[in-house]
Amino acid sequence: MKKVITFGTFDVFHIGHINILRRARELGEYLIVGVSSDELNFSKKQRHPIYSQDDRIGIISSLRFVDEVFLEESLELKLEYIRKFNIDLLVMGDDWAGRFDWVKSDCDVIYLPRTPSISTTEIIEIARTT
Ligand code: C2G
Repeated sequence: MKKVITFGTFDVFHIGHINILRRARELGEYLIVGVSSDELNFSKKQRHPIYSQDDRIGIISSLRFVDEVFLEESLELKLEYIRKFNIDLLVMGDDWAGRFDWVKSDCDVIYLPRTPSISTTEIIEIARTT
């Protein structure tokens, strides 16, 4: 069975998140998603997610093309997660292109094109100013 992994914050869940998760699942037979912890998100983006990590995990877990979900506590632990879950393929959006090539020792890596014209940051901005 081909196992795929992907990672993300998935805050203020939107169609871009759906698209990457669906395409990731189509590249294999079992999809595991690492949802970034609140703390990890703060260290990456200097702001707290709008949705708590428990709610973000709840949303991702309820998708029919997601088979398993866990909490991603550090960007540097990718290889440990990949080994632990016996992963064949890492899928990320192309905003991360090249950034995780160092796990190619243990699995394949694919960067998929992002869905244009939508992002959590933009949604927050629109909500704030309208
Ligand atoms: N994404 C997308 N199209 C968009 C917006 C997001 O394809 N319009 C993808 C991103 O490329 C990413 C995934 O959706 O692969 C999750 O996006 P974020 O929640 O922004 O994830 P991020 O905070 O970048 O966390 O270890 C890696 C990090 O945890 C990734």
